[in-house]
Amino acid sequence: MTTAPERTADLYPTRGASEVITPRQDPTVWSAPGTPGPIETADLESYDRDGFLAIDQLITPDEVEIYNRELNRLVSDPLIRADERSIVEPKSQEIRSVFEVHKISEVFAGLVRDPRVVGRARQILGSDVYVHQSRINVKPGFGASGFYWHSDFETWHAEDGLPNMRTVSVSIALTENYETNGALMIMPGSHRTFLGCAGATPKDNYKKSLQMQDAGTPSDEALTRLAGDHGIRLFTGKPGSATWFDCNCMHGSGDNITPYPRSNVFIVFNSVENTAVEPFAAPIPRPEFLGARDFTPVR
Ligand code: 6CS
Ligand code: FE
Repeated sequence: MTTAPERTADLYPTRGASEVITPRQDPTVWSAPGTPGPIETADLESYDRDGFLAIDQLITPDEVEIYNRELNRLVSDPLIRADERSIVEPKSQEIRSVFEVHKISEVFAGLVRDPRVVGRARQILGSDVYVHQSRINVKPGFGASGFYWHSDFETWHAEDGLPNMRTVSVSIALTENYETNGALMIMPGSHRTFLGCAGATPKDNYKKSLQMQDAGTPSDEALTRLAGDHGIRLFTGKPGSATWFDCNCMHGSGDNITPYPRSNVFIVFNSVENTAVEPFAAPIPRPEFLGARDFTPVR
């Protein structure tokens, strides 16, 4: 494991004694206007404004079939279930997520390198990119639990040591995302406000936070204010649809009590100009399968 370089100034204080609001100090779209890439200018502008961009079909139904088959192969492999990179549902003990899928599976590694995927990440982040984290979220039916409101960047800054907001996630639907089966919700425009949460990071926090986040959870008052200012958008879509969203969007998703799994593959691209340093608000960095320390650009 490479040792993280010294920490830089902390632009986004969090996990202190009380909640603290800091306006965003980073661009959302880092490439210069007119930079060539797969995203149209108008779409890039709406990403800049809202903090997200929904795409009806990023990959084809035939391709979805390939990735779904791979997802099912992984979640039914006892070796994968026994791997620390697999997180199970607290109640059913079914697999909830498998992290570092781009390293475990050559099929998902191919998706990361796909120009429709990495090309969009480079265009948004204005540089070469590497994978900070990847996961498949299975979110099986009949009671899979959701993910409470949070900013990913708050965790990736506090616990993984990402200095600036130069990170983008893409969630690609591998099953239909209905209004009813725990689809992603984002507060449009919330990426422009950093909500520093109250409460220090417990040791080995990730062992709990990946099932039910505690440290880094906003207060009811802050969420009420943000929802009042920005509203809440629900992302439904067919298999193959995708949502690109900025690392600091306030987002979450509900439980899934329907019979229909809401499975997606989730890839986090970070700029090679924003590599992880020491955590800004945690005793030690999280394991590399959650926060990469290999900054090799995706080629
Ligand atoms: O802690 C993390 O890195 C993960 N947790 C959530 C709820 N979203 C982002 C990320 O996958
Ligand atoms: Fe998240």
